[in-house]
Amino acid sequence: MKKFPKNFIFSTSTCSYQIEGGRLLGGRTHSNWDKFTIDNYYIPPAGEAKREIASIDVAADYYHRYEQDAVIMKEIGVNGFVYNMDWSRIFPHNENDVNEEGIQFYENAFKALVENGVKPIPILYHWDSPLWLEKLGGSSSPAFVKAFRNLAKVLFERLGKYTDIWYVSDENSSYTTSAYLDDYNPPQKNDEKEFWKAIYYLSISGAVAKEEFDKAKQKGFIAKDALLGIDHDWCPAIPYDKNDKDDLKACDIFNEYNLHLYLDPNILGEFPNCFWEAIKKFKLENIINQAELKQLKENTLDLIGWNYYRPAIIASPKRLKQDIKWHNDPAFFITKDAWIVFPTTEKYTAWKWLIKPEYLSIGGMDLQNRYHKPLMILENGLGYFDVKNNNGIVEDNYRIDYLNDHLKEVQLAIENGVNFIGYSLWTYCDIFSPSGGYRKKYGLVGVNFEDKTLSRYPKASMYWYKDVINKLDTIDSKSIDYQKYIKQAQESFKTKKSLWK
Ligand code: BGP
Repeated sequence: MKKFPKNFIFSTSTCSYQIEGGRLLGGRTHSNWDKFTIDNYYIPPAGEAKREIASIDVAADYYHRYEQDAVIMKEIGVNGFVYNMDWSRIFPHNENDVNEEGIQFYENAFKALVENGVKPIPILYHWDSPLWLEKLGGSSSPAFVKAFRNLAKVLFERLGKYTDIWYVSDENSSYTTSAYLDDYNPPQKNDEKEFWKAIYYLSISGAVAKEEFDKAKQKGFIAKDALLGIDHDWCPAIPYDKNDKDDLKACDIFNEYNLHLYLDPNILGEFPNCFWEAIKKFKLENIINQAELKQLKENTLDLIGWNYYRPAIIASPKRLKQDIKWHNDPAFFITKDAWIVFPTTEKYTAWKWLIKPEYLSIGGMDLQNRYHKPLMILENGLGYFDVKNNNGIVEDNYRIDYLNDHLKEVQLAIENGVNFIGYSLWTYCDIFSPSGGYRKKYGLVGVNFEDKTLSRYPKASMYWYKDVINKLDTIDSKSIDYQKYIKQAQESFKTKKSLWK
């Protein structure tokens, strides 16, 4: 396969509430995830793939270690770092008064990245609203749009000089389904009306951010050719039986809700039918503002970030009545006209996530054919119970296989004409996971949470990524030299003490 282009972005991704810590420092006030992790604190028995809800007060302490982490990123050789800034640190009390100490922290963090050859790739919103905004109605209210405009304006003007790639939000889909349609994540609304309102105001917020982005360009705060995108976690639909017309129909229904609903508004400038059907069903016509729909149409975004972890095998409801043994219980996404099923014949992670790398290249082509926009993988990674070897590093060959197989699909997609500009894996170092706390590890770099030192240590996968970046090429799956990467990690851990404190 052809090598990656020289200007390809090799990056890692993370998010402030999961890595930053310093939650009570620097003039910051509490947010939804602070309240949620305090109110719902729960540590399951060790070793169980269960949901751990632990404190994020310190997390991986990026707040104090951002310079060390930037140097480790240079050691890996990445040229990008996807990061979401914390709203409550920038606007701790209301939508107008900026916390200078907060914005200065991000200036310092971005400076350290750039000094180490890493381009910061900011995401404006990643599931975490300040409590003062939640009291005003949060993401399912017009107050969100108004406050989001100020957040975007300040961040573009203060941090615009460090980068030319931005995203307005991360996974409005997982966020709204887990936090508004359900009570799994904060603000735990569990209310279908609030769910559809959140989709409306989050989409309008994306258009408002684009207006501020263009203004910031005119004022010279951001480069003229800079891009503003939206990050979405579409799961390409695979029919349970590709010859069955009901399963095929269910795939179309699934894609309407899991793809069109979350990308059409900010990329094509209009909501799909399923949105208007819901507005009618829940009598929400009163929230629709024609001027805002015009704003949406006139302020579409430039780029699609795609969080690819897995496709979805889709079946029509009739399958639920059939005597079929599944790996996990079937699940639905918003509508019960299409069901996500888990055949026992497929491969799954320890956390029951389907593993099918080949649908990354197939889905990439579908995204390009529908939206005709540049694409970037913004998350892809394997959550696992990592254990250190006797030399203090992790031999995560399983993660090397997973990442190498998925990155190979990006390479194949580019070969087939898909405009992928970059790949950002989840995640740089071990952090708090919304579904697994600190026991579900994704990082290339380990963090000593257990002894509370939070010191960093390498994993073999970190040196695999370094090798791929140097070669601008993935490794032939049949000849991956795991021992080489393990030795490099151990050698680095032994000799580069300043890196691994
Ligand atoms: C995505 C989120 C990330 C991250 C990731 C892994 O949905 O954008 O924030 O958490 O999933 O999920 P988890 O840690 O729950 O396995």
